[in-house]
Amino acid sequence: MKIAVLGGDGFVGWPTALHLSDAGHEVHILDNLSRRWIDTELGVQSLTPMDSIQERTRIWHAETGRRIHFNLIDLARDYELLKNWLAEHRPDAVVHFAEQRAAPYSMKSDRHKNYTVNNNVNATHNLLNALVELELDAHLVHLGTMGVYGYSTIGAAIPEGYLPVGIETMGEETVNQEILYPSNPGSVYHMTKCLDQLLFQFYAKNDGLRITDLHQGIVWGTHTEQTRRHPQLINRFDYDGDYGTVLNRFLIQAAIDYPLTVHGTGGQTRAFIHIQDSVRCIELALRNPPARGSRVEIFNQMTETHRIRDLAEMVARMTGAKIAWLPNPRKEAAENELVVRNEKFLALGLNPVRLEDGLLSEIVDVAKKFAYRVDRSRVPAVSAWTKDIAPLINHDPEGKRLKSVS
Ligand code: USQ
Repeated sequence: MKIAVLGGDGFVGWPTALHLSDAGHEVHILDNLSRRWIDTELGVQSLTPMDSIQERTRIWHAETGRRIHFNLIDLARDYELLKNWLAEHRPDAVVHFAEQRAAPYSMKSDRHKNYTVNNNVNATHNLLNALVELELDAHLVHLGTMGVYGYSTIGAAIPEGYLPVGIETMGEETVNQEILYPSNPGSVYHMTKCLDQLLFQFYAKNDGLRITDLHQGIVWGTHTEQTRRHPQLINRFDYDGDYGTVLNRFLIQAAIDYPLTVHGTGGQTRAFIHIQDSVRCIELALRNPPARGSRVEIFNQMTETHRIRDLAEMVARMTGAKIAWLPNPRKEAAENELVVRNEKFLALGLNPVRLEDGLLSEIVDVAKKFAYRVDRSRVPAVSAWTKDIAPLINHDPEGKRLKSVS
């Protein structure tokens, strides 16, 4: 297949581009390199040293003989460029990662909220609009999030996208139908993914676009089979309070002897997936497109659920790290249960990578190797969800004024 990977320079985009290229597909990355600009804005860098995208693709070619093409295009702002590129190349499939993906970044200020909404919603809409205009029947695979559902405590498992409901009619009969699971976003970033869902519903219904939306959990890990092949193919690895995700952060914190930053009681339960499974799922989704005219296909792209404090305790046991119980910068339920259905990927043959010591210590080893690149002052999460939470957050990077350290 000829596949366009939009956002192919990012944390999941890059290993996906490599994975698909390795599987024999013709891969074209479209990216505006915004993640690199945001690093500059925030004054942080990936824990792992990352080469330019051109250098990365050159190394991939030298290693494998396969070419990954790179195009500098801003989907949200350069509609004509995007449309011309699609018209010229007419890919069989488009994988869409090209969105600002960090919840804390999206909540930093009014400017960051505007940026996230403008960037994400325009990027998605420009893409859909161009596919229709060009009558291009490419299968669109979008990286959505588990966060569109909220993190339910209602006691029932979260279905894969659609909720069966019985509605009592005026004639007192019950009509059964499936509706999109009610959205319950917890940040401006997550809200943009809910808006994406509505755009997909409309364009699938109105124009028959073939769309798969992957509701992905929190990705952990750093290497995939392909990024391991050469030091310069290494994936980016975020540790800072905005872009670092929770389990990877705990492992890096353990590696640099920093207390593990648990928000609140750590009673939040979340869905997780290893990065290797993430790229496998994307390939499975690409191989199983919905038929033209059918509704948006939705998969829950997650393999396990865990409570944050259990993860912190596990990492502490494994490494001897201390745990810091911090005031929560986010507005979220202090404790929640989370049960998620994910049979669809399992039925397609996914054999999940489980959270087990081997892989966890490999990540600690990567973090130790590059520990000299960590700016400890960028470790705490300082982006507050509301103005009244802001004064409660302790900015001290070394834990001296932390609420308690056990
Ligand atoms: N948390 C801590 N300590 C930390 C960092 C986070 O306790 O140092 C807590 C947060 O308060 C939250 C949970 O861990 O309760 C998850 O936070 P996260 O930063 O790992 O994940 P999140 O903000 O939800 O976003 C990440 C990705 C996003 C993706 C989402 C999937 O950045 O792109 O969509 O995970 S999901 O969470 O399933 O919605």
